Amino acid sequence: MWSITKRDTAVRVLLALSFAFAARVGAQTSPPPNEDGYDLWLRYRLVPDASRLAEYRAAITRLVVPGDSPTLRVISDELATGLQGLLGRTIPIDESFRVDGSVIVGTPRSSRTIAALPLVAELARAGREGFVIRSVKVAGKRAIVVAGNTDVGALYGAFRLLRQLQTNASIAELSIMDAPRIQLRMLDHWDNLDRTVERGYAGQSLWEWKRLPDSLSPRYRDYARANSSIGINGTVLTNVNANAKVLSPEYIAKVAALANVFRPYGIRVYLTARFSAPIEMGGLKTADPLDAAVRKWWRNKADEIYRAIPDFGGFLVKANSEGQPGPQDYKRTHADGANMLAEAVAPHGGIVMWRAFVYSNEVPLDRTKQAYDEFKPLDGAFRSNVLVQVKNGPLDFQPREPFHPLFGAMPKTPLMMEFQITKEYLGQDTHLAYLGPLFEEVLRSDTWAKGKGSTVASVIDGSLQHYARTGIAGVANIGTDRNWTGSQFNQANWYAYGRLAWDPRQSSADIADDWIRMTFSNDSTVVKPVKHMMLISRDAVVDYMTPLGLAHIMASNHHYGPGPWAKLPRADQTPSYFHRADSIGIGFDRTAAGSNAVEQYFPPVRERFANRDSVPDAFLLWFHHVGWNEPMRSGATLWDELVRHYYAGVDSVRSMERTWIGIQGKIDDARFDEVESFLGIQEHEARWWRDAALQYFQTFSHLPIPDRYERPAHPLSFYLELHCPADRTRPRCPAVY
Ligand code: BDP
Repeated sequence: MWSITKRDTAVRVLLALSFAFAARVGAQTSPPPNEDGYDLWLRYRLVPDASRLAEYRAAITRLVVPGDSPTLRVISDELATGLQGLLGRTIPIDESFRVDGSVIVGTPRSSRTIAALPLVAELARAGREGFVIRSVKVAGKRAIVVAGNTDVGALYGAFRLLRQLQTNASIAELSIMDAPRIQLRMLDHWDNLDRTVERGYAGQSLWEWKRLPDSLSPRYRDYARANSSIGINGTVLTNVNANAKVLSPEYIAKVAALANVFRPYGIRVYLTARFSAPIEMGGLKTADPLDAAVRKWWRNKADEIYRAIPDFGGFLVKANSEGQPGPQDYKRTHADGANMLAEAVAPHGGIVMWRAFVYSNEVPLDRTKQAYDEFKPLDGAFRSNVLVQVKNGPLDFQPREPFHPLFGAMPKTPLMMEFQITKEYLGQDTHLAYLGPLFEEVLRSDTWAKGKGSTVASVIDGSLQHYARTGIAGVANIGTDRNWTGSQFNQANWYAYGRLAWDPRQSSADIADDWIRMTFSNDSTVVKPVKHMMLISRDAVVDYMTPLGLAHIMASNHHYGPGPWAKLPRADQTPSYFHRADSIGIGFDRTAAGSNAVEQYFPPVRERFANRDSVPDAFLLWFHHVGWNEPMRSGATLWDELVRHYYAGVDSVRSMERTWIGIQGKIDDARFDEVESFLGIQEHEARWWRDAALQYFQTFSHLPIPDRYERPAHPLSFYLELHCPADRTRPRCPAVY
């Protein structure tokens, strides 16, 4: 139990009572039945709006899914379950069109009706994974057709039709054509073979390695359904800090069993490849990528994997980064390493995703410059089945970073985006931070690689530099917790990632709207306030953790609470290396007078960041060392502005708490209570961040926190002495309460 101060308790109880009273008075009925979150956004509860329900019931009376294939079976199961739940009645599966209201699903090959409809042109545009949904007349009867060129395309269409009903949208005159803009839409698990999850905050790994391949958890199927419903088509099962054991025959059989479950849902499996596997597993003396025996070992290994898993996707590799082995151990380049693996999987149609997350503390350079310096010269040196996977920013998944300067800078090498869904640096399981706006901010950033409008999205979807292959990856936030993601709202980040991977030009606000409707309620008095909460949440976290372009000032090891004072053996992992606070000011000078990291951006982005007058406030201290008393755009000094942001972050959390209390009774109590208690944790920990960080920076600035602000709960010494539990997966710090 946490010890909450008396004052806090009193304030919170009063707040809760007043809002609960208001909510209860307003509520007509008792709250809906409790839910635990397992069903994610695929809850398929009865449509509550009577006129919509009548519309849906009239429009959908039969399900017609001709043909037989594992995916077509998945389609009819999903539609039968979904429609039964949403419409509150069984929809018979039929093959004829005697009555109005058939939903006809399939491809021109599986369905003669679909083949006969004039859909050719639209289907041509839909490509391999896209679909068309149309209200049509067949044999004089009204029908809805859901057509793809492949079974998987039709499956995506089926989920899209269900979403229409789940979000209370009309299905009267349906005319939807949609297709993914990115080919590889990956979910990367950082799961270890002992079922721990690196940076996982939602329990253990889903993969029950000891029971595989003989026993298959029903969760595998639900995992596949959820992913397929948002268009994810690839899963990397294992941690980038890889274990060679997963490449053993015993484990290949286990991986094959998972691949069999996922295949009907259009999801391929991929593995992380430990670069030194030929030594550790093959008994070779070297893992040198130019050594003939090493190359042969990988070719044989690939052949062996493909015998068990014919549609195996390929390898993801972290090499020469944070202690992982790699080609540089043999004085070879990243391209040498990637190409060796690419050559091994190429005959089978496989690919290699080679990570650009590299930095070394032996290089005295600004850490954020290293990936660019190392990879840009290799542009054009990679085989055609290699994609280079680049984190969204040049540091490491911080609450806010400018976009990675590699985007746009490697026109001859397909670059993939890597986002982190698991919120290692944004409050992990408990803090509510909707990442849609973070993803969107990066995707919409203009690199200027080919002039105005060269957005990051247009780089990774291949439209700017004509990449033949395109991809995006999200580091998963999923585990064995009943609600999958450790908190109800973390589900939204999995969801938003999938939707943006499908179409990186979508708006994160629209995606939040859909998610709330599918997850909680279509009631506008729920949708509107919850959406508002979600949309301010990421900025709230930035404000109370790392405002104005600060970064990497978290506690070491668990990365949860504040630790701007932390001392670490490696300079490039030490907070003071990043914040550079001193008696004059704070911030990392990355202009020409400093590390000159700005030069890695194309003009005019370079000039915009380099110039104090044009750099956005959000990135000020990322690019500049600014005097404590220097005036900001607002007219206030930097110190006052810093204080303002830290306090605003806490205020935003409080406003999120009030908003949430306002919807009490409109959603089920179980999920309501969980979110409410987590917001309580977030409010405490936002203050922990604010009070600890500001008082620490005060030791440099010697400036006061103006009187109008509430006083810090404890002196700095208290925070410096805090020892949070060592458990990396649940690093609560009870003492701060
Ligand atoms: C950092 C994580 C570390 C990962 C590393 C990576 O702290 O656990 O192994 O990224 O992406 O954010 O390789």
